[in-house]
Amino acid sequence: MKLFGFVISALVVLSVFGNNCCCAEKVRYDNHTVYKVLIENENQLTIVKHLSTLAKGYNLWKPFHGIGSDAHIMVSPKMKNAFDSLMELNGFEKEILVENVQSLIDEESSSFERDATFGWTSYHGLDKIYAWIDEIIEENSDLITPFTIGKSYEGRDIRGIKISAKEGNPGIFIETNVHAREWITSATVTYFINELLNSDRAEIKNLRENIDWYIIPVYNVDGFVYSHEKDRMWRKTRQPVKGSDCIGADANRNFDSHWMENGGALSDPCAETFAGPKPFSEPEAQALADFVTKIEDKINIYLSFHSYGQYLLCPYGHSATDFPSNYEDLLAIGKSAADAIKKPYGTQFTYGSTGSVLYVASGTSVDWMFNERNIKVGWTFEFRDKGRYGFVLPATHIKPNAKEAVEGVIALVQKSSDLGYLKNKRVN
Ligand code: 0X9
Ligand code: ZN
Repeated sequence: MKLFGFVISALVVLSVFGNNCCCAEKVRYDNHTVYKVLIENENQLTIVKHLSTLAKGYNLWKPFHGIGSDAHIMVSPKMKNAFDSLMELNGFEKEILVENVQSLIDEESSSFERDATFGWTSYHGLDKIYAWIDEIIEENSDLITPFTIGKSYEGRDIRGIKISAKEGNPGIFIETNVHAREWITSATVTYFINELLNSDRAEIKNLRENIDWYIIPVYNVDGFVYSHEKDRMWRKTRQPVKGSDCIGADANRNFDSHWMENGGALSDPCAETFAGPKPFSEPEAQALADFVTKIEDKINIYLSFHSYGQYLLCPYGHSATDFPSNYEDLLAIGKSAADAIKKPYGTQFTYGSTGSVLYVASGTSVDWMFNERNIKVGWTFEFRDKGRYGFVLPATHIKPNAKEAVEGVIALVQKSSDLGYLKNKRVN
């Protein structure tokens, strides 16, 4: 125990000299290594909990949900020796997922200019995505109505498009890139939008003609811009936190549904899953909640796109043991989607409630929509991969990932319709 205490203090002291720079230049991740660490007993659980709340020098890529689960932790080179000793002394089984995060980021940046027009062979920043949105609005003025849900903390418009071919359709809302570093999500949703607008496939034509789509391609706009310009690993919003040097909250912990319950979020402003000082403290979360409230009776399904891990997650997030009353239906929908996703390339997705399949996450958007806005089909997609590249998924995965997503959404909508979830919710 003494030794454990010593190692933890050493980690804290060392972390003060951690890697993150503050200034104009981009944060670099040279020789930052991502480890997969198995948690097999109470002692190991305590240690990983400590590590995950020590902000500097460690960054949790994939949190854990207790004994028997694993965590993916990015460790800075300065912390590596201490980390290795801690792992060894406490009998952890660990493996390296990414040897050098910076080399993945460099490869990704070198592919940036490959995509002169807006295609799906490289990732794009916010300006280019918004310019593309403007183009499709102009070319499809009969189908698309643009909307803005409000402004981000830094004053950017949070834009969306409604795609509607006729009056009276049921509605599906898609919110993408709430977590800034999950670039595959906006790349995938733009591909999906393009398919919706242009595909001649019967299944996709059916989606175009018989569903109203409300899509926000980049929800956490400030964080997304920051992840392009300053820190590729940024997750949260960009609003300063009173009394802390750490910035931003996890917008997907900031909704007023079981906020901060059951350890599904953290009160430490430096943590990646900081819930914010109070529910809806983040203007982005408040704006989305207000917008959906206005059109609640038009929305039958709510989808949130994330990465990574290859999961399909439905409510509840706030509990691992409590399940919604329509859980059987949700599982049937999840199975259809996972089966369909597997078809093109054999990629396996695990489906089930967030709390039971992944970890407890409270105050999420999907749960708020489900609990507070009567949207009874809600799914989080956690796209590719399982940790080989994690958030820095090479751009060559964009099209295959997006094709899988298209199949998944087609099947999800079909099954939801079969089970009666696409009926008109409007009373008048
Ligand atoms: O922790 C999260 O917010 C999501 N995972 S991620 O690695 N992309 O950060 C999962 C949230 C899923 N749960 C619900 N929306 N209920
Ligand atoms: Zn996410």
